[in-house]
Amino acid sequence: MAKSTAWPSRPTPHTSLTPHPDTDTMDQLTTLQTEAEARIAAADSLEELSQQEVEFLGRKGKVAGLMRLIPTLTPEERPTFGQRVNGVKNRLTAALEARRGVLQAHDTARRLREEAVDVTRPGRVPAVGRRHPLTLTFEQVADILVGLGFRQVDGPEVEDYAYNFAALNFQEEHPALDEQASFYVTERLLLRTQTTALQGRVMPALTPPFRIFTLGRCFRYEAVDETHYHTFHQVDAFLVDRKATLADLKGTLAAMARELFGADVTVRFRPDYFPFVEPGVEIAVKLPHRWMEIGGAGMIHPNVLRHVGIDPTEWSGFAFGLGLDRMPMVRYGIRDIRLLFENDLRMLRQF
Ligand code: FA5
Repeated sequence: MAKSTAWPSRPTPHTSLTPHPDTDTMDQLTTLQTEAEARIAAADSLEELSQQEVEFLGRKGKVAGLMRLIPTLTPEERPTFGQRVNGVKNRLTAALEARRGVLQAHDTARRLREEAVDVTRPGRVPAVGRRHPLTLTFEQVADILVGLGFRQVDGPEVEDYAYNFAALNFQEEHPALDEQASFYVTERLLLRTQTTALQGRVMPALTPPFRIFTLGRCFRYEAVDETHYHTFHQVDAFLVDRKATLADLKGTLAAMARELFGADVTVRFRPDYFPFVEPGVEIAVKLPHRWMEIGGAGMIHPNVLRHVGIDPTEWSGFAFGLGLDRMPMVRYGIRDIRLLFENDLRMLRQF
């Protein structure tokens, strides 16, 4: 008779079973059942329950261990014992299932509690960015010019002296060059000082009549103050047609100014000198206490047209270049140009 020490035997004598297998073995079975039922009932997680399932009912589990005792019993004892073991096995299986049901219900209830969404709580407002006042200005200016029939073309920020100055009728040693003090990258290349540089780049490939504009960053090596920065933005537009006149230029600029600054804006044109226009004007808009210069303009100089292969006796054109940074300054009363470039959110959030 095998004596197993794995199970503490309890003094619960069996009386009802005939024929009667070895009391010790039957004791082990009873002990196993009692212990297993208690532990299953006490399991408080599905994980623990799975471990118990393996421990008691698994292929190498304790019930299977008792089954292996069958060969040690007498042939008469075997059927009774076998039935008892099967009975225990069925009871434990049922107990496991019942406990699993309870724990699953707990689990579901807990998840429902934890993952509950209170739809009555106020929502979180996502932080939405805003467009920079300069971006807004670029878009508006581009919209106006497209509406007036101009086509947008981009040019490089690192520009050739030939386009930034020479093609625009600047004479070497002329004081006009000093006015656009430049950042040179090499002997020939510089950071463009004016978007007007695009004229010489694109006009040779164009057949008049045409209307072009460009918009972008410019750079000048000059003292920074409230209205001047080393980096700023310009829009340049130019038109070449059979009979373009200064009146067309003024009409175009006045229309733009009304769109940008309101119908009652006062625009001032005063004679000015730029080597690439003749005559040339300076454009200013009236602010409450002063005038603010926003750009220059004029009729394209015959030398510029000739340089790109356009006959100035047959064609004429106008051109204007406006500083874009000063526009939001005028519109929103921003007193210092540097505020536009500091990216201080307290400033930018106001737009
Ligand atoms: C020019 O740059 C000419 N290319 C404009 C032009 C185009 C004239 C076509 C005729 C025909 P000016 O140097 O004045 O001109 O500059 C034009 C505008 O750019 C100025 O009125 C100003 O609004 C802006 N600007 C110039 N320098 C700066 C700077 N350092 N900081 C901010 N804005 C500037």
